[in-house]
Amino acid sequence: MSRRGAGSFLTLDDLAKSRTLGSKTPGHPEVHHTVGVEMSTGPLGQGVASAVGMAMAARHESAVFTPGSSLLDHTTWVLAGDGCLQEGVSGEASSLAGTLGLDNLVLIWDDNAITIDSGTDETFSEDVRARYRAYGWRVLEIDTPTDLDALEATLREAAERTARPTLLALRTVIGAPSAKFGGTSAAHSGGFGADELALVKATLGFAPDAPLHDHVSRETLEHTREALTRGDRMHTAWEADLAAWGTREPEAATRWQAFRGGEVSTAALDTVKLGEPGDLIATRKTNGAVLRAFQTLLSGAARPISPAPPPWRSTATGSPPPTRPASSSASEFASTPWPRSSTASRCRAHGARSPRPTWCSVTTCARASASVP
Ligand SMILES: Cc1ncc(C[n+]2csc(CCOP(=O)(O)OP(=O)(O)O)c2C)c(N)n1
Ligand SMILES: [Mg+2]
Repeated sequence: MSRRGAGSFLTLDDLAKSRTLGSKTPGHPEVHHTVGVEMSTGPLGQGVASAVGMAMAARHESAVFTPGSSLLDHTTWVLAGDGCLQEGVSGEASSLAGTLGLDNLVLIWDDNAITIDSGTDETFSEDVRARYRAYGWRVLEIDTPTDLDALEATLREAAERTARPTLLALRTVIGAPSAKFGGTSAAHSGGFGADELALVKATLGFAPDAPLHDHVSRETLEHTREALTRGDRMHTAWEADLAAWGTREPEAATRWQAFRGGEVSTAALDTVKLGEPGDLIATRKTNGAVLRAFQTLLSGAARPISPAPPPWRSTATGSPPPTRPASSSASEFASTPWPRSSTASRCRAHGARSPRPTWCSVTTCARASASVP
């Protein structure tokens, strides 16, 4: 786990090499290439889908290893453009996030009404806010991103847990304050050219030929370095909490370490029964048996998270058809944070009523319970 975020390992010189071959700041960040980058990006929309997966994983991890505690709890923040929200994959994942009530997920949408080829009026005129509300998300707005106090206040509001994921629509102007490129698709990539760059620098109060280093004031530098120090302090405090948890709950902590380290026992796979040649079995069902084994294997749970599926047998042999597992116990449910039914309106683990099928971890359950009038 990297101690600091991606940006803190990069220098101004790395920034100056942005979008050049071999640099640490390629146009599409690559995992294992730049320290702190945890996934490769490039295909529009995949980042949103990956972020939903990260938020689900965080919720799962928290529910399985530290139920009722905020030790492993954290918020996943996503920066997405119009192009990301145009893609079907982001819509599908966002729909799931709404269904699961992932309130540990904040998607900041760079609502600049421009894509690489044109204004969004030509290609993307839908009401994104209404769509996300329909998914079950909360929608927040920032109309003036240059108002830093308002920006901070809204970001803090976005981080509040409300039983829903949050879409934060941030109205921006691409390429500002360039008179030539600002607000146009030409600002998407390719650079402004030396003449326009000099004009932009002058507009921002710098000498037209000022090198990049001169653009960062001492005050900005100190403020940024203080953020690093603050982050280190917070991380050290968290590590102390983690160590205290390890002393209190050594079994769970050891299991968590193995889970984080990718150490998994493949024993569950040996129990998968796929039937015999000639059996009449739908691949949907055999695939289901394999996936269930993987679910146990990858969940980090202390024991199988659902009763072993009955051996799949051909109904032609007279054996009964496969049945659903019996309803789960509370602890099993906490280890299996997937809604069991699309119509569920009650947390089966704790009986809390919920306005929609709830992401069933112990932590959200408490929130769902609190939200019931
Ligand atoms: C799936 C996919 N299709 C097409 C592209 C090519 N592409 C790169 S950026 C972009 C438009 C991005 O627009 P937006 O997200 O609004 O970014 P902005 O121009 O506002 O910075 C396109 C179509 C891509 N990266 N991925
Ligand atoms: Mg855009």
